[in-house]
Amino acid sequence: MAEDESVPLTGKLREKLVEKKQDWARDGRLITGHTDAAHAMRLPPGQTLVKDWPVLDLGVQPDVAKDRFRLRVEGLVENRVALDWDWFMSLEQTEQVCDIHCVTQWSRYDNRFTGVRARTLLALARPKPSARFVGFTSYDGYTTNVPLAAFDDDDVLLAHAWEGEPLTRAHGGPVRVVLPKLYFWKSPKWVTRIELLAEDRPGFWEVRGYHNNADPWLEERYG
Ligand SMILES: Nc1nc2c(c(=O)[nH]1)N[C@H]1C(S)=C(S)[C@@H](COP(=O)(O)O)O[C@H]1N2
Ligand SMILES: [Mo]
Repeated sequence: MAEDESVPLTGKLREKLVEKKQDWARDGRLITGHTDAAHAMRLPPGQTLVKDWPVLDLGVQPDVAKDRFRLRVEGLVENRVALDWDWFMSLEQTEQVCDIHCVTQWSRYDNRFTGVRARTLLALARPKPSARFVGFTSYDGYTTNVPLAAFDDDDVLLAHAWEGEPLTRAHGGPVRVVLPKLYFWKSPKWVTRIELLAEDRPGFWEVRGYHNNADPWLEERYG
């Protein structure tokens, strides 16, 4: 029987922002076609370094109480799991420092996240051989997608802390994905469902003109 999984939402969908970003994709905004030699080793092309950490979302921030939190790994897996908060926190914890790159042009270096490796979850759920893609769903209704090979990587975390403090709600707490090798829209905040899929399933921004792969080093902004 389906249980009620709704959580309180505050805010209003930022329709203007969604429209504007969709227009950028159509117009190819921020494509620079060159790399700045001074930062070529660390700053991807067309990006600007920031020191603060901007908040970017659709304007609706779910309030996910820990006792309602569920993280499901399902679809093409041998072992479907629905982790509650205590189970999630009992899994092996990792701390990791990474850079993040948002398609709206900001990058931020040296973000220290704590969480559970994607690989730990995959080892629990055991993807079937037919699983080749991952679809994420978040408590705000946001979706995004990556190849399984991108999720099944050393540096991918289900993060619940940043700089040693619980991840704030604004930045996706209680739990968000951190997938540092791709533009940050591929790192869903407030994640609740990870589905293993045979076919790719483009997410919120992917169907609005954003690139399916999203590699910042190849400047895969729109596609
Ligand atoms: N659930 C959810 N996750 C999301 C988004 C969103 O709107 N909802 N926005 C994405 C985008 S476009 C970016 S750049 C990053 C921003 O994360 P931050 O607000 O922690 O900087 O979250 C990504 N994950
Ligand atoms: Mo973004």
